[in-house]
Amino acid sequence: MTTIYILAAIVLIIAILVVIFRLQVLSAVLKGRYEKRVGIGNDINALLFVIVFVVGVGAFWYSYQQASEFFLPAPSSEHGVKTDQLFWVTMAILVAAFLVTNALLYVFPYIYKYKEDRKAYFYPDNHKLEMIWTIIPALVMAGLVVFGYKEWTAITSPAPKGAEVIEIMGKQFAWQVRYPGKDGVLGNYNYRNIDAVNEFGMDMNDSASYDDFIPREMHFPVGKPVLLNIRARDVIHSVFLPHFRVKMDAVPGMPTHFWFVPTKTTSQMREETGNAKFNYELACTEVCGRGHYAMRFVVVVDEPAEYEKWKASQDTFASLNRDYAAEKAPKLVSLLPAKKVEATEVSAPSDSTAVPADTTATK
Ligand SMILES: [Cu+2]
Repeated sequence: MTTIYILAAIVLIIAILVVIFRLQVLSAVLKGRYEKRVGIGNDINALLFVIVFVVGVGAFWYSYQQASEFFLPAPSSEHGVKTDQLFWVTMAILVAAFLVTNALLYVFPYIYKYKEDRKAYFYPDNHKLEMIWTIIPALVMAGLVVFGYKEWTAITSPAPKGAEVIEIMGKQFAWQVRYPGKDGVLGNYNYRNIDAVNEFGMDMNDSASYDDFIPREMHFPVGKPVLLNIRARDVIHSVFLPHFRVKMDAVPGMPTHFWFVPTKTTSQMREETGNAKFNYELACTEVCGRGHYAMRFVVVVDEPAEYEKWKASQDTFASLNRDYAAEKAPKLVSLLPAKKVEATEVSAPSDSTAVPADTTATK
C-alpha cells in the first residue's frame, strides 16, 4: 500500500510541475515575452520523415530480396519473354518514379521545417514545370501502352495454320481438356448434351467428335504453336499456365482463346530447375468457389515425336463410351473403332488371390 502512495505522490508532483511550467509559458505569451514558437518536437518530426523514408526503402528492398526465391523461372514460351520484358520495364519505370517523388515528399519536410528566421515563400504556379511533369509521364505511359497493346494483339490474333488445337473447359472444380484426334478438328458441342457421361456436351452426331479424346493430363509439343480454345461450364474460371506466361479467363457462354509456342520440354525444365519432380501446371486464378484451390492440372511438354506417340496412345471418347455413342447417334455407329481385345483378358494373371473387379464396384 505504501508503494502505491509513494507512486501516486510522484505522479502528482510531476503533474504539478508540468502545470507550473505551462502556466509560466502562458503568462510569458500573454505578456509578450515568449518568443520561441516551436520546440525540439519540430526537429524530431522533421527527422522522422527522413527516417521513415530510408527505413521504408530498406524494407522494400529486403522484401524484394526475400521474395525473389519464389519468382517464376525464365519463361517457357516465345511470347513469355516479351511479357516479362514488358513487366520489368514497367516495374523499373514505376520504381524510379516512386523513389524520386517519395524522396521529395519525405525530404522536403526536413529541409523546409520551420525556422525562426525564415519566411515562407509564396510560389503559386509554374507553367513550365507543370508542362514538364505532365508531358513526360504522358509520353512514357503512352510508350508502355503501345508496347503492351502490340503484345496483346499478337497473343489474341488468329493462331498460325497448323497449330495444335486443344480445348480447355473449366467447371466447379476441375479442368477438363479435349484433343481433336487424327482429323485435327474438334467435334461440335452443345451445353444441352451435357450429362453424367458426356461432360463436354459433345455432339455425337458430328463425325468430327469420333476421334476426340479427353486425357488426364495435358501435353504440348515443343516449338509448335498451340491454340487453346477456352470455355467454362458454370462460373467464371481462369486458365493460368504461369511458366508459359499464359492467362485467359474461361467464361460461360463466351469462348476465349490464347495461342503460344512452348519452348522448353518438361525434361529440360527438370534439368534447369534442378528439380527431378518438376511439372508444368495449369491452375485456376479466378476464385470460383469452395473447391477453387483443387483446380490443378498437370501439363507435359514433349518433343514433337514423343507428343505424336502420346496422342496415338490415347483412347477416344467414343471408343470408351461405345454404347453411349451408339445410342446418341445410331446412324454413325460405323464410325466407332473396332472393339479392342481387352489386354487384361489376355494377360490376366492366374493368381487366384486376385480380387475380381466386380466385387470392388460400389453398388
Ligand atoms: Cu476455377
